Order: sequence, then C-alpha cells, then structure tokens
Amino acid sequence: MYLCIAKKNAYRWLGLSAMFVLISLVIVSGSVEGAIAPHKSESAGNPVIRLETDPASAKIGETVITQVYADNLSSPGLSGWQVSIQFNPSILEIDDISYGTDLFSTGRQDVVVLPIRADLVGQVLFGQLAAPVSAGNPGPDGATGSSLHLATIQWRGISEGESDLNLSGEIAKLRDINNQALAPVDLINSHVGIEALSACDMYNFNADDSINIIDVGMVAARWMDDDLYDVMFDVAPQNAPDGVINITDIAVVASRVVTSCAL
Ligand SMILES: [Ca+2]
Repeated sequence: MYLCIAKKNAYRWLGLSAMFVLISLVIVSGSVEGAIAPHKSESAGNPVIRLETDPASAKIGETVITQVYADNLSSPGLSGWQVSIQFNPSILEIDDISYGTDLFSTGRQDVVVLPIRADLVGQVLFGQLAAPVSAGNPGPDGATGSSLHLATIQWRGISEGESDLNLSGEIAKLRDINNQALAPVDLINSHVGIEALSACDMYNFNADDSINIIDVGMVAARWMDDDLYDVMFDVAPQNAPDGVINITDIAVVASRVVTSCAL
C-alpha cells in the first residue's frame, strides 16, 4: 500500500508538470551513447541540473550527445527528477533518450517516466523516480554525490544552424525521498552548432583526394537499378532522396568533377 501511495504521489507531481508542459506547448505552438565524463559543477553549493554536450558542433547527419547531470546532491539525497529541454527543431532531431542508473545507487527502485515529446515545437520532458523498496519500507536514502548522471540525449543534426539547449526553470525539479522539492536549483544550459556538409562530404564516395570520374562512375553504375540502389548515391534532390538513381543524380556528381578533397 505504501509503495502504491508513494508512487501515486510521485506520479502526481510528474503528471502535473507534464500537464503544465502540454498546456505550455499549446500556447507556444500558437505563436537514446556518448562518453560520460562527470565533473563537479562550479556552482557554490546549490543543487544543479546541468547539460553537457559533446561535440559542441557537428555536421548535418552526425550525432551529438547531451548528458544530463545533477550536481551537489547531499543527504537525504535525490529520489526523483524531471526536466524539460527546449531545442531548435529545425536544426536538431532527437534520435534517442536513455536514463542513467545513479539515481538507484542506494537500492531504491527504478520508475522511468517516458519522454513526453513535442518535437515539432522543440520541447521534450522526461524524468525518473526512485520509489521505496517495498510496502511499509521507506527504503534507503536517495542518491548523493557531486555529479549524478541522470540521462543521455542523442541528437542528430538535420540542417545548418545553431540551437540552444535550454532547461525550463518551471519544469526542472529535483525531489528528495520525502517528495520535497530541493530549492533553489541552479540550471546550466548547453548549445549545439550544426555545420553544412561540403561537396566532398557528399560526393567523394570512395574517400580519396578528389571528386572525380571514379565517383561519377559509382553513381552511374546504379542508374535505374533497384537491386543496386543505395541511398548514399541518391544525391538528388539534395537532402531529399527520391528513391531512384537517375540522370539527375549522376549530373550532380559530374558537375563537381574535379574537386579537391585533400586536407
Ligand atoms: Ca535521386
């Protein structure tokens, strides 16, 4: 029973926040692995929710990883969190969101709140709870530490430009095992730059020192042949492969002969 009540209460604050986000999104719309390298925040003592992105810039189609950390967590420790991240949906897409295990390091149980995604307006909300172990047993303390890994977001660059990755101050919450919100919580945002692909990125298929007749031949060899179709050679229309390799694809590559790709 206790577990049920605890989970119910825990769900309540996530549910209310989720509802708030959805309402916010309606208003706004009117107008899941990289290396994890935690380090202590420079903030002076307050709990922190921190975004850390690597690499800071990438090319269209490449992957960028943002880690979500909670820093400066002391006793009685962390038992739940939620964040909402705003991003530029014309620059980035979400490929995956996965969760860290630090929240459950003291033996509390894992309850994951699946992401509530509103990709088209560039907002995603997600979180985790660490419930008591069993009915009538409040369980161990929450997780503590200078830097707890909460989640990993895998982005993919879809067009050239910049995107802030901003935590919503109204949604970001850290909770202790008594379901009390930790306050104040400092927020550290992040940023991503996506660069356009060069002609060599797109048309130097054999990765030698130039775009030349060999590359043209590699496209031409697949001309109107479904069995040999490969999206890598479906270069026209640009960034919008049409499922057929024809004279327009060959012409696009031929028009770049000879382009040096030497470093
Ligand atoms: Ca094509």
